[in-house]
Formats: sequence, C-alpha cells, structure tokens
Amino acid sequence: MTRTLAATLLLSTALCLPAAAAAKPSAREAKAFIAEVEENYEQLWEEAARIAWLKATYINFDSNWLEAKINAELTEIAVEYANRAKDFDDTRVSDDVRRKLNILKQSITLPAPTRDGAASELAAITSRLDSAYSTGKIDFEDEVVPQNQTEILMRQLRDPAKLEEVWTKWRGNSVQMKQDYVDMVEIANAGAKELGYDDLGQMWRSNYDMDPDAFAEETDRLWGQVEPLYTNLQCHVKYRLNEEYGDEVVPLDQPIRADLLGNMWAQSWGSIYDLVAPPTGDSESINLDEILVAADYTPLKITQTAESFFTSLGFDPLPDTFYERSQITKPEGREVVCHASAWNLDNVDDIRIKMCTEVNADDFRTMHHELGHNFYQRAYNKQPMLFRGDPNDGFHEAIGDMITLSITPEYLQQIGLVDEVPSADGDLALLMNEALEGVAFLPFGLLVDKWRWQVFSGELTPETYNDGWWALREQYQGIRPPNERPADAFDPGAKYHIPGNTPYMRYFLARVLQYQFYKAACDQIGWEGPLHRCSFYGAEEVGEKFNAMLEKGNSQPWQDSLELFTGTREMDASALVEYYRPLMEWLEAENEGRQCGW
Ligand code: X8Z
Ligand code: ZN
Repeated sequence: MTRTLAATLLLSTALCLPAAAAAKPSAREAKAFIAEVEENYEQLWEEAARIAWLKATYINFDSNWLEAKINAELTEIAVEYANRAKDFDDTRVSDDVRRKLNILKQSITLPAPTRDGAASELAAITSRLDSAYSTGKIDFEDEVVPQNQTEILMRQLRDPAKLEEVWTKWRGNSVQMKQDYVDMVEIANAGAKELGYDDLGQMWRSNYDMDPDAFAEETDRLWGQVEPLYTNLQCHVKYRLNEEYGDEVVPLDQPIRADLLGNMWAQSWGSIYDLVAPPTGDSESINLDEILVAADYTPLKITQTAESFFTSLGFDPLPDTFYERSQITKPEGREVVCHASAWNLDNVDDIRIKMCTEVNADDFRTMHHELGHNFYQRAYNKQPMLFRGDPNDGFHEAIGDMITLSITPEYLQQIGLVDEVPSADGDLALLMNEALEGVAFLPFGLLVDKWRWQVFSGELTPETYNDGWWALREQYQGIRPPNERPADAFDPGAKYHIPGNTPYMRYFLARVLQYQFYKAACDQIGWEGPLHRCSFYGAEEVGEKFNAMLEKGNSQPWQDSLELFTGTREMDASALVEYYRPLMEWLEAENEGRQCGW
C-alpha cells in the first residue's frame, strides 16, 4: 500500500512540474495541493505511527527494518512537499493555506537531500541511533544494568566512586554512536540547504512564527531573566555538596562534578533534596517518594490519578483503548524504548503513553507531563491534518508541566495522599523541591540545542563535538565531568534526545510557559495568596479556557494562542521568578559571603 502511495505522489508531482514552470501557480492550485497533502498524510502518518509504536515497544531487527523503511518514505514525501510548497511563495493565498504551506516548508526535523538513496541512508542511521541508546547496558557490581536502571542508580547512589563508575560506563555506550551521528548531520544539513536554509539549526529556529535569529535572541533573553535564580541555586547546592563530600570531591572554586547531582545528566536534582534542604520550621516536609509507596500506589494508580486532574477540569476521561494499549510499565523479555513519550496513533483518539513507570515522585510528575500531551492531542483532533500540532513546540511540553505545579500539599490532601497540610514554615522546603526540577533544568534545557545549533552550523566539528559540549555544560550549568573525557567520547549521545533526534529547546520554552500558563490559571480562579500555593484542581472555568487554546492546535501563530489563555503575546519568565521569590530571598541570604559563580 505504501509503495503504491509513494508512486502516486511521485507521479502527480511529475505531472505538476511543467505547469509550475510555465506560470505562477494559482491560489486554486495551492488549495488543491494542500488537500492532496492532508489526505495522503492522514493515512501515511497513521501507518508510520503504528510502525513506530511497534518499534518503540518491541525493538528487534524487523521492527527496526520496518521503521527505517517507512521513515525513508515519509522523509522523501515530506521533502517533496516542502519543495512543492515553495512553488507557491509568490501566490496570493488565504492565511490558512499560507500557514499550511509554511508548515510544510519548516517542520521536517531531519530533511534528506533529494539525491537517490539519501532518505534511506538517513532513516537507517536514525533507527540505529535510537535503538543503540535504548538497548544500551552497563556492567555494574556483577550485574548487567539496562538503560532505565542506570538512571535509578544515579538517583540513589551516594558513593562518589560508584557514581563516577555508573556515569562513565553509561557514556561508554555512546562512543559507538559518533560516526553515525557525524554522517547523519552531514545528510540532514545537506537536506536543509537544499530547502534554502543556511543549515539545519536555522531550519529548526525558523519554526516559531518569528525570524530565526530573533528566536535565538529570544531564548537568550528568557535565560537572562532566570539566570540569577539559577546561579544562586547552583551556589547553595555546591556548598551543601561540599559539606557532604568534602573539598577534594567538591572544591568550592570549581564547577560541580556532574555525577553528584542525583541525575544521569545533571538536568534535574530532586534526588539530592535531602542534601540541600532548607529548614522546615515545625512542619514536616513532604516526601512524595515515600508517600506514594506508603499509600500503595501502583503505576496504574499514578496514571489514573494524573488523568483525574484533567477530568476535574472538565476534560473527558481517556478512552478505554488508552488503558488497553498503553505501555505503562516495562515489559519483560523484550527490548523497548523506556524514555517516556505520548502518542496519538490515528490522529484522532487512539492516544497512549509509553513509559517504564516506577512508583516515585519523578514518574508521578512525568505521568502528568505525558498525559498533558495526550489531552492536547485529543483537543486539536478536529483541526485539519496539518494543524494537528502545537503552534510552538514549547506548548506541547508545557501542558502537563503546568498541571504539576498544582500538585500542592492542599491538592495532595484533597486526594487523600497527605493528612496534614504543612504550615507556611514548610514553603521553603516545597519551593526547593520544585526548584531542583524547574530551576535546575533551565540551563540544560537551553544548552542542548545550543550545542546542536553549533554542530549544524559547523562551528563545532566532529573533533570538537565533545569539548564543545562540555564548554556549554560549564558555561551555563556550572558543572564539569568527573574525569578527563577520552578522545573518542561522545557524551551528548548519552542523552536520549541526541540519538533520538528530538529537538530540545522546546523543554526550555516549556519551563517558562509552564509558569505563565499556571499564573494565568491562578488569576482566573481569583487566587490571591502566594503563587506557589495555588492549585486549580477542579476549576472547570480554567479547563474551559485552557481547552479553547488547546483545540486551536497549530492553526494560528503561538502569539495568538498564548494571548487567548494568558492575555499576553510574549513568552516571559516573570511568573517563574515570582513563584520562586521566597526561595530566591532565602538563597541570597544563605549565599552571602560565599564564593558563587564558576
Ligand atoms: O523527554 C521528556 C519527556 C518526554 S517529551 C519525558 N522530557 C525531557 C527529558 O526527559 O529530558 C521532559 C523533561 C525534559
Ligand atoms: Zn514531553
């Protein structure tokens, strides 16, 4: 079927060419072209999604083969469509058609050049890279440890030598990815250039309803808003780690060793909360890890709890097929991609998650994140095919994260997970807990694509990939590797989104948007207390307004969608800064006289 479909597309393209060359194509032809694309994509995306699901939940030779084949076809068609869309650059068309033409030109994550075989080569490489990550394993203490368990070790271990061992061994797995990555960059860059971009980084940055250079400046502006908060948090954490591990492991005049922060990539630091906790006064601090276990939560119960937050806002419950078809826990006896993701298999309501859920606070949060994707996908499923998406990829990542900010002690009490709500004395503890996720993440969220932008532009070469990575890690995060990195190291490959080729600036944007959405929701319910205590659980009026934004999908510029829900047209981190103000004041006092910065 797919073969026939591809043949049809090529044939119709060939028939179009003489007309396009002879005269400027008409608005009517543009409309007909879009109708053809949307009809074809409706079938093709579903087929590709079902194959991708099969591969992600059952990695083997054949599923890799199928995935590479369909991805090659998809890339070829997408590039073909992008080129045909360019033919209408000078045609006067309606706003909707223009937006769809732009989507076709800008939204290919990895374009291939049109030369024979390029799309297949690219697809074979990307399938290999993705599988190499997910099936990676290390030997540790006489056991073979799979990828998702290495993450758990980094959360739980406290012995610096063991942490260094796990950290280093996991990075041994990505050495094999380097050549594939280099080849992939070359092919995809050539594809971007053929489509008229300087390089793939510029193509990625062009997808934000603004000039690509202005977008890069926008990310720096947002970082500038939050940098003082991050610098203060980093400083406090460095001093507490120094108290725990001593001067040799944590010298105060150096960036922090990356393996000591309770996370494989030092991107969120919630697991070392106990080491950095502020005083809680008389109130008991809330430890969600312990609470979930004590309350006999299961992965399924975590899923249902997250779902019920959304239904409390007036969203319809998830369909039965969600529970029948999702991968909620890691299956036995086969290889899967454990990195969490949310899917819509038929672009309508065959929505699912794929996770290897464990009962802990991290996965409780991730579950809300993933369901945010699913509820968003279902909200925009009545849009035309090309508008079924978000207008700015930070939106998709921010929906569930906005909900997680509503997981306040009052909310946990409402759902029976805690008996008593801590007094205001406990606020600093709560804010610190949240900051180890929401603030610690910010520079990481920013730098992953800063690195890729440098790779795609050629500013970094394969010889300097790794040093360039660590230069950014030091510059933005103030961290350093625990040992000298070998010449063949490819440390970026140890992070899923690099071999998985998922753009990452979206997560940085989401960390900003999440607080903007949250503050707007709190304003809508008339909340007057400190921002961090607001929960909009059960507020159907918020759900209604939120849904009005979500159901627009990608049919309008993100500025319009943002304005619809928040009343402002700019991304702005001041809600985040307001949320953490009490913590910032405390951190500044703590850090007085300390050697901050790096
Ligand atoms: O990849 C994810 C989600 C799936 S979209 C689990 N996140 C980023 C990561 O894990 O690195 C969520 C936070 C950032
Ligand atoms: Zn996500």
